[in-house]
Amino acid sequence: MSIPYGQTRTRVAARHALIAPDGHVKSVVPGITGAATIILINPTMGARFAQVLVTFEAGGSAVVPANDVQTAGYFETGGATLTVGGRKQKVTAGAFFYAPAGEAWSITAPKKGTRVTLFQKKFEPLAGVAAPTAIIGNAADVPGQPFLGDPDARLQVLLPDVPAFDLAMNIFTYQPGATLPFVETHVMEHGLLMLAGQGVYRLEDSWYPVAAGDVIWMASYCPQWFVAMGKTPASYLYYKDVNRAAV
Ligand code: UGY
Ligand code: MN
Repeated sequence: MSIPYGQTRTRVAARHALIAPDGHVKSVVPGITGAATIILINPTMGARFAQVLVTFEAGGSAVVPANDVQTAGYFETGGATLTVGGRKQKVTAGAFFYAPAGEAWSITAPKKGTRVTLFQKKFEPLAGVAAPTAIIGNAADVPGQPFLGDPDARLQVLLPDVPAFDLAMNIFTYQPGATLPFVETHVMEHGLLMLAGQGVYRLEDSWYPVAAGDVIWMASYCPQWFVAMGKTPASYLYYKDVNRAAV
């Protein structure tokens, strides 16, 4: 569907943002070549993390040296060779990975059009708890659990739910008509990518029709609610900061 000249669904507010694909502009990011790289969310917006969409050309690569940033990544489409934590593996759509701070990682030999979402955040160590180690997995192997007892709203928790991790990466899938059970208001931030379907997202006091490809930033304490609409299930990938002290 073409967007009328001079218009967009994108809205950037103080405590939330909806970024529609029609407004994407590429950035050059060190280490990523042969790809369209879109920095969708980052600290300039007020966030404490970054969400980056990388769409690879054939022959592209992401070769990221070790630094104090950890990365959680999700392959939405395509496939590539992924090297993380000394493991080198061919991966396809649905694959995810976690690269701890202090470890280099790379994506090489991508199929043309491979889309990868990266969530990046400086790691906050927890005294007395060993830092997390590298992970490669596939969402197809992670069962979806009913969310607060609702079998029509299922949550796949991709990374281990243990105190060592200061971030989570989950996939939420709703049958048409299913909702978040209440309007959530919480200290955790979210970065979100609509993977499939459509629905309406409430962010603070605004309601937005959203569909696959849309990205949302929810700041700490942004009231949030979702209803899946349309005839097919809606699903989204999202980031959350977790497991650290209140002050
Ligand atoms: O994990 C969450 O906070 C999740 N229920 N939030 C959301 O989907 N907006
Ligand atoms: Mn939430």
